[in-house]
Amino acid sequence: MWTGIIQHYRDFLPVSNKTPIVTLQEGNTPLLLSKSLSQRVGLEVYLKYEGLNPTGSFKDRGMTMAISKALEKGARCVMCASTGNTSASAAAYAAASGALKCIVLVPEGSIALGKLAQALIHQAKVIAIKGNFDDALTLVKTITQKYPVELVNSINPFRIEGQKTASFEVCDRLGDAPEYHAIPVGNAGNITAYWQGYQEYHNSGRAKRLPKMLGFQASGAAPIVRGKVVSEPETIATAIRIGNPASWKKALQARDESKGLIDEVTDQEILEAYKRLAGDSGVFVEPASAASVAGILKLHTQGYFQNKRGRIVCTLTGHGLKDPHIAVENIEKPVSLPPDMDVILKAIGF
Ligand code: AN7
Repeated sequence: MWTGIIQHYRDFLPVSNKTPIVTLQEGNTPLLLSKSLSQRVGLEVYLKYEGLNPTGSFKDRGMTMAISKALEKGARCVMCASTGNTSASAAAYAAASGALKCIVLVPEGSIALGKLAQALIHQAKVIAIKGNFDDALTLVKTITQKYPVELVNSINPFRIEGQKTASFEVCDRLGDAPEYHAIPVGNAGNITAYWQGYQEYHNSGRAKRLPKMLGFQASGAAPIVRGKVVSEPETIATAIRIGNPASWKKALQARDESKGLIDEVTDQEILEAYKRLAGDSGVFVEPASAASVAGILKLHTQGYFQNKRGRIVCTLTGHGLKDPHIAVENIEKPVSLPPDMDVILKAIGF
């Protein structure tokens, strides 16, 4: 039986018998071979569907660790800044702990409704600030230094420890690491975590290979690609609307040590990949998640994979139902007709 990432990978995690484990049985997510993407790119393309975690995103892997360690330490309250998914996950795991309060700061007007609903229904104290994610994170860092509140953003090292288990699952399923790993980049915690996970598995002898890490930012929020802070980040992919990533240096390290790259994809490329994933692969993700697929399609067009062999894993970070607005706005609206058999048959084309 699957009982969550801490139980399954505890030999690789900083936990002891004294750590009270707070889990919603996160992890063990599908790794899907996409026929249509494999055909298009010419290598085997796998989708690591992290939207199937308990709160609908990869954040749950990090949050089971961060919340368990906060509880072990005797904390009473946790806090984060968030573009949405971190707050949903923190709120749910704090609720599951039965002991921790949760406070979240979100940028007003630019988090997906599903994520806001999650944070609220799990009883977090939600404060919307008239600013962006970077402003929120700056506030949270200062507050958590001064007051008895545990920070659960990805600068909390336990978050990275939990999130690295996604790499372990990929290696366990494929029998080795893939040649390439594509991933969306926002605050850059996840690319850091995956690279750490792949290295640890490699060092322990459980994987022979190390993948090239391919990170993708949205063009309007691409500080790492540009090499400078973006003060007013803008993208349809609100989850990665971040102008000053906390793990910037570690993302560069992952890129350079793996001989990979960090590139940008436009909102249009993101939306095309988003629709393609749902339409051709049966996988509904939120826009930010489609950045990994948009990225490999861009690299394919540029000839990056030409004469290359092997496997590409794309992390799909969050579920499409988080942000149904974007889907409804980007597809043809359904026709509205009277309940008349002839009219309906004609509309179907029978
Ligand atoms: C769906 O929730 O930063 O590069 O505050 O929700 O590790 O930040 C979310 C990030 C990609 C980027 N895809 O991951 C937050 C937050 C989705 C996300 C990212 C996020 P990082």
